[in-house]
Parts: sequence; C-alpha cells; structure tokens
Amino acid sequence: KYAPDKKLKFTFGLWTVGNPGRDPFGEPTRQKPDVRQICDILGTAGAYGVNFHDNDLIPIDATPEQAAQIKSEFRKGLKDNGLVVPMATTNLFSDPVFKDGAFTSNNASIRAYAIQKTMRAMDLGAEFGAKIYVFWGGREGAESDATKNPVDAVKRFREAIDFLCEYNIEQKFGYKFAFEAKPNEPRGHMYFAVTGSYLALIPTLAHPEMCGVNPEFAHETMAGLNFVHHVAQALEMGKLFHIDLNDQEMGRFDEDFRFGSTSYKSAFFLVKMLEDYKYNGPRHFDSHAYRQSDMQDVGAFAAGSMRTYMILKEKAARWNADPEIQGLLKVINAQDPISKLTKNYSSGNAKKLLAAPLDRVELAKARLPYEQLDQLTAEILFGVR
Ligand code: GCO
Ligand code: MN
Ligand code: MN
Ligand code: MN
Repeated sequence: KYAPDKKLKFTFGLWTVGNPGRDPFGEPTRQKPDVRQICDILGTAGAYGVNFHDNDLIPIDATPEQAAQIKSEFRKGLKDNGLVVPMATTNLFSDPVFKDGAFTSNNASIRAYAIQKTMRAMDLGAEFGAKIYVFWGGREGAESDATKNPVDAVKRFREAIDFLCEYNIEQKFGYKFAFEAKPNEPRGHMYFAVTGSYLALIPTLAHPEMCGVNPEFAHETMAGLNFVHHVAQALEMGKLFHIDLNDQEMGRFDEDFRFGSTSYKSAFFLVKMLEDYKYNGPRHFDSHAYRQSDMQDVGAFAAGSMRTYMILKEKAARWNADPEIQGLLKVINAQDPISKLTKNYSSGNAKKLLAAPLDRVELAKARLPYEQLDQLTAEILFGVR
C-alpha cells in the first residue's frame, strides 16, 4: 500500500546509501558498498534514481582506464535496476585544496580549479542524463572574518556561477542549477547560510531563470528555523528545483537522520505542502543510516525513507478530506468582500478603503479555534483519526 511511487521521483545519493558510518570521532563501522551494490540496494527498495558527486563515482585520482571501468559498471547497475540519474554535483569540499573554500577561496588559482572541476563534473553528470546541478558550498565560509572578506565572497561566488551558466548554455546541457544553503558544518560559519540567502542572490545573477534552490530539512533546522517556511518561499517563487529530505533536531550537529524519524509534525506539513502545490521535481533523501547499522539495515533505512513519505502523503490527503478540519478552515479563513479592495491599488479603492467601517474591536472577536485544529492534526498523525 505504501510502495514507493515512481512518479514522486524518490532519489538517493551514492554518498548516502554508501555512507560507511564514519564520523569526526570514529572510523567507518561498515564496508563501503561499490556503485553496483548501491544500485542493487536502491533497485530492491524501489527508488526512482540515484545522484552523485563527481568523486562518489570516479575517485579524484582515478586513471582514465579506471574511470571508464567504473562508468560501465555504474551504467549496468542503473539499467539492471531501472534507475535514472536526475541530479549531479561536485565535491568541492573533501580535498585539502578546498580547505579554505572553492569558488570563494582567497586564492584565484584555487577558484579557477574549482570552476574547472565543476565543468568536468557537469560533463560527467550530463553523460548520465542529469538535468539538475546542485551547488552546495561545503567549504565556502570562515571561522574568523579576519581571514576573508565576506563581500568579496559573494562577488566571487556570483562570478563562478555566471561563468558556469554560460558553459551550461554553450554545451547545451540543459541543466537547472540548484543552490543548497547550510548555516555551519563543516565551516564555523558558511556563506549563504539559509535558503533565503540564495533566493536573494539569484536575481543578481546573469541567468536568474536557470537558477533555483535545493533546500535541505536538516540545514535550516540546525539553525533553529522553520524549514517548511523556507521551502514555501522557494515554492511560491517557482524556485524549488530540488529538495533534500532528511531529519534533524534543532541546535544539534548535522545528524542526517532518516526522513520523518524525529520531527513528525514538520515532516507532515512539508509533505502536505509539496503535494498540495504539486511539486514535481525529485524528492532526494540526503541522509544516512545510523552508524550502528549493517548493510541490511541500510536497505531498511532506504525503504523506510520512501515509505514514511508515502504514509505522510496519505495523512495529508486525509487531513484535506476531513470534514471537521475543513469546517474549521472555513471559520478561520473568514472572507469579506472588503478584501477585494486591497487586491489592486487604485485611487478609487484607496478612497473606499479609507472610508470602510473596519471596527478593530469587532474584528478582534473573530474565533480562531486553533487548539481544536491542531489537536485534530495530531490525531491524524497519531493514527486515531
Ligand atoms: C551536507 C550536504 C551535502 C550536499 C551534497 C550535495 O550536509 O553534507 O547536505 O550532503 O547535499 O554535497 O551537494
Ligand atoms: Mn546536509
Ligand atoms: Mn550532512
Ligand atoms: Mn544536502
């Protein structure tokens, strides 16, 4: 009943299912699966696709022969499991060369290397049919503002993106760029800390139409913010090109928990919004199994991520169809013909509005049975309604 629906485009990263359970305090706890094994796990779980950073697929120091060999194994893994590659991205954070940033590095040659590496990774993504290109500035940031000029950082980032947009056009890749914000980790402070930072940058780019965002549940949540609201703004602007689903507790380190594993209510409102507004991009799970998990449990993690989404989608439909909830929504969304006056400005409307008998004491008496509405929501989630 809750089998993953291919139309919802559930995807995982090679780096998510392939996460070997390493953390800053401890060594890997499981063997890293190869690309073939990852495709098999995702195929079995019923995923739609798999995404990668250039170096998840091809190690940074691979020879051309090794690269060709891995690509052919991957191609076979995709085919045998009916998987596609909707998104690709660049690893601009692991190698020591990026220790102080990639596009925003103080060193112009490192900035050029980062752009070159991205161009090559765009070629690689295009080879596998990717149409969305994600930019996550893992090392774009600072620990001390003595070290880099944050105004220059914005300018350097823009320069890199403008260059890469032209490359995208010239090569006819047809990529849409999706920027992914994060407040911190691995840097003490990351530039473009929240999704809204990128939404503000986009209109200043040479090709704003090509660029949107890839918000991640964990990232705004780490900063104690309401993720659903950030996604809402991107959605309303037509800029939600991609989304990273996972889970996270506020004020903690980057946990990358399985989607819907801890914040049930936020996950519910997120799914409800994506479904209500017919979001039709990939639903990517950027998370990994617990460090305690073995490979069988990694399979359970992948299947569980999609199953939770399907369950929450059903709960959202139930919420929308609930007569009592709909009745309450009517009460709280009181409509008055007067609201027509403020839809568009005209001097006539302004005059009418100024003369309108709006009695603040009467207005404040309108009922807002929010306790009742929230309790009904909770009961749907608890499975008793
Ligand atoms: C993180 C980020 C990354 C990016 C990935 C795609 O917290 O590490 O979410 O997983 O999403 O690099 O660009
Ligand atoms: Mn993340
Ligand atoms: Mn992470
Ligand atoms: Mn992410």
